[in-house]
Amino acid sequence: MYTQGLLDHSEETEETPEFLAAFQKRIDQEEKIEPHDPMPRAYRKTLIRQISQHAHSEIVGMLPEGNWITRAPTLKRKAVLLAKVQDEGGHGLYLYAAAETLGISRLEMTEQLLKGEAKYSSIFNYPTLTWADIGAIGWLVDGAAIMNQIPLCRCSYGPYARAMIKICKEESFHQRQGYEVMMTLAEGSKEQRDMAQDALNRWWWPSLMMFGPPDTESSNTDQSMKWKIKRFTNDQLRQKFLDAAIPQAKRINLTIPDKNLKWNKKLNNGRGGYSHGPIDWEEFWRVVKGGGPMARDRLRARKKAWDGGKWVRDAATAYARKVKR
Ligand code: FAQ
Repeated sequence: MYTQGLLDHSEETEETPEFLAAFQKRIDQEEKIEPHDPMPRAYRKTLIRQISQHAHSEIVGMLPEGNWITRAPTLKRKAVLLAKVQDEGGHGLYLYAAAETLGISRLEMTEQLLKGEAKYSSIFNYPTLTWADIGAIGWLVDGAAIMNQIPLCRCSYGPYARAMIKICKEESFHQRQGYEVMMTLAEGSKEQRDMAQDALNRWWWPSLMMFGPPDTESSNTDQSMKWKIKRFTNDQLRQKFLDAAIPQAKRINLTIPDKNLKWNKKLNNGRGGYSHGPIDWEEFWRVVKGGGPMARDRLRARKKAWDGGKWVRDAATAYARKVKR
């Protein structure tokens, strides 16, 4: 039961110019593409790539926060964090299921992750050093995730778009709880304020990197926009995030660690927006290629969990076979 995708897509439609034009017409008319519909191989491949990376990000993303469940400062904080981490696990499962409708199995996707062949979001390769990091992740990382994911609710591929609707509702609660943790620390003792500022300093730039490389270096954006998988470019979403997060930092008297931050009235078609200092793209690519500070630990933890869960998968498969007979 873990060895194949939900649907067999081995018989592909021949990709004549007429077929490709008719497919693009459906996309342009905002029709949703569903699992049984014929689709170009490259469309399927792009979706499998993006959705599986997204699923892995949710699952690996449980690790930095899971690290603080046993050390949350109060019972209430612990219960909230526990619920949040469980939500991320659920998001991973919806997304693996959405990818399975395209003809890849969860086993294949997991193997690609464990062999280091599949990507997951760069952000989860940084360590969570203090409790304030939990606030910063909720506020900034979930904040960036929502900015990227709300447009995905309108993605042309039906199962992905529908999965994103529930995910976004939960991410929005996550963002609020993170901001509330930061607000509480920012209003607390000097040590607590310093801890919040330190977390913001460390998570700010990696959060901006989450949106992916600048548009000029993004290999997939143009085609993904044509197919309405992506509705905004990486830089457009990064800009939206900046414009939302900066007033939030000001509201709780924390300082964004960017000396070049400026209000620029020309941005956003003359409505104005914040321009930022240079992003260290070398660091981004190093982390994406597996050189992040926590990269090895993250994969080791996932491998341990996968190996530890083998008996459950074996038992479930044996039971499913018995029921089928
Ligand atoms: N990290 O051509 P583009 C979350 C890769 S969920 C690693 O611009 P694309 C919830 C990219 O794959 C966070 N790799 O690519 C949570 C491509 O390589 P490839 C995850 C990255 O796909 C919160 C290459 O660079 N969200 O946080 C990254 O058009 C708290 C060139 O890039 C999603 O996955 C990166 N940051 O745009 C959980 C959303 N950026 O594949 C727990 C869905 C780029 O050709 C706690 N994904 N790369 O070998 C997307 O929207 C897109 O895939 C982008 C990248 C925007 C991430």
